[in-house]
Amino acid sequence: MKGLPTERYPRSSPRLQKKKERLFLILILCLPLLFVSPVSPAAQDYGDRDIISLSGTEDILSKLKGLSLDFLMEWKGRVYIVASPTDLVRLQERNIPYVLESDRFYRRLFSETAAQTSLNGAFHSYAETERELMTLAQDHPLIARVVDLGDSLEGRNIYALKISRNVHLDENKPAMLITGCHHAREWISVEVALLFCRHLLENDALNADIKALIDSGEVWVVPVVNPDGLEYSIHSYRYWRKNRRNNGTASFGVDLNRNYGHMWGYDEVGSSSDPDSEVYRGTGAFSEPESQAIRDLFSRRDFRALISYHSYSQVILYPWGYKHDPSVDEGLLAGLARQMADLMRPVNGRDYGVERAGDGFYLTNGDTTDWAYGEYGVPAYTIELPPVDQLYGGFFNSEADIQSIFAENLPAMLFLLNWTVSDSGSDLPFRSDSPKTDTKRKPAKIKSPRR
Ligand code: 0X9
Ligand code: ZN
Repeated sequence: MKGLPTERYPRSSPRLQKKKERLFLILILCLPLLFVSPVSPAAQDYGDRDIISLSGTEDILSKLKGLSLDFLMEWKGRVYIVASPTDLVRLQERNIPYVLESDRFYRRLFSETAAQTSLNGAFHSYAETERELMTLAQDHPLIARVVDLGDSLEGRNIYALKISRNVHLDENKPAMLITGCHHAREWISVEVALLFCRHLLENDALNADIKALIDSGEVWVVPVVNPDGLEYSIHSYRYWRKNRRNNGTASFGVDLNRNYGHMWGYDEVGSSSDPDSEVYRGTGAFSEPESQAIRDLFSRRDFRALISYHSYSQVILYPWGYKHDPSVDEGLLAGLARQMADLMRPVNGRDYGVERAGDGFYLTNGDTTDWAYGEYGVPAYTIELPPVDQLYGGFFNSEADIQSIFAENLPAMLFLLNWTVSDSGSDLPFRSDSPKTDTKRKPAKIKSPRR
């Protein structure tokens, strides 16, 4: 399969199929609205059509000759086409990259879900994230410290905020990691991570439970794992997903959530060896500085839990992702996830699904959570933030929803942090059942710091 630029799910996934069916339904409803202008071919049946865009370069345009496509418009160097399923197959056969735009059109028609007033509105850019982290550390110098984990490909800093009592001492307390923005277009993941920092810091003096967590544990938050991608998504192309690696084949980007070193490249279903694919895994495990930064941080501290924030789907996912089978820690991983979902539901009434990633969702290999669980034996969760699907805005969260999405995630993060610093977090055995790691199985985690 050749990965399409906006694909979130492998084509074989039943979930993708369902989403595509829904999208078609939306299109059926929306297309008449798109073609109400006097110049539009109003009488045509667009029920099975997608709107796609192609780069308007000579090279691409010359490849389109003889395809008799239905051109919709040209805008900002891209050519927009109303494509039939047959057109899509022909484009794929000719290796012509295209972007599925239908949901963007949908969003414009029902734009009350996305209220951004500027390019990134209330969502943080790289520079705004940097400023926010510096401000938080300045305002709470004894319990917050900005740590530069290394440079992105384009030379931006990959920042972590460490939150802990005596933050400048290397006490190596039990730690939890929160990451955001592995995927550039998933802006809401940055906000949840940043608001968590603010919440902990501002409540240290007000709330005895939070104070106790800051006393006994370390929280590490990396709000933007993929700063180059985030900036590209803000300034060039909102749908950008990967980092900005120049793959040398006129294609850019490695999917950072396929670049981690546990079962990396296990098969062509859960990731792709094709640099054009949206799930391109890179040339080797940890080939990218952004995933290296997380790997190196993890190796230096006593991490006992991880939440990697993504969007969208409103679901909590746990390993394994690279295969359908459960891990030997299925009970623990699922149990903690269910408790998190139970704590989240009452906040706004939103139900987060709980699924084993490779079973209910779809297969991935080289993702962050398989790696953290597979190599370190710690509970590791991907939380796909709202909305539940494209009907409610997909990657385009409303600014007005930022606070409520954070608020419902807060109890889950606090719960896992409590678990991290508690006895249960300290004696989690390393029980990965993966063939690769069986040979280097580590002893059960102990209460004293490991490093
Ligand atoms: O595909 C991903 O990397 C994540 N979804 S997203 O839409 N945010 O790109 C999900 C990763 C979770 N792992 C598995 N589904 N196996
Ligand atoms: Zn993602």
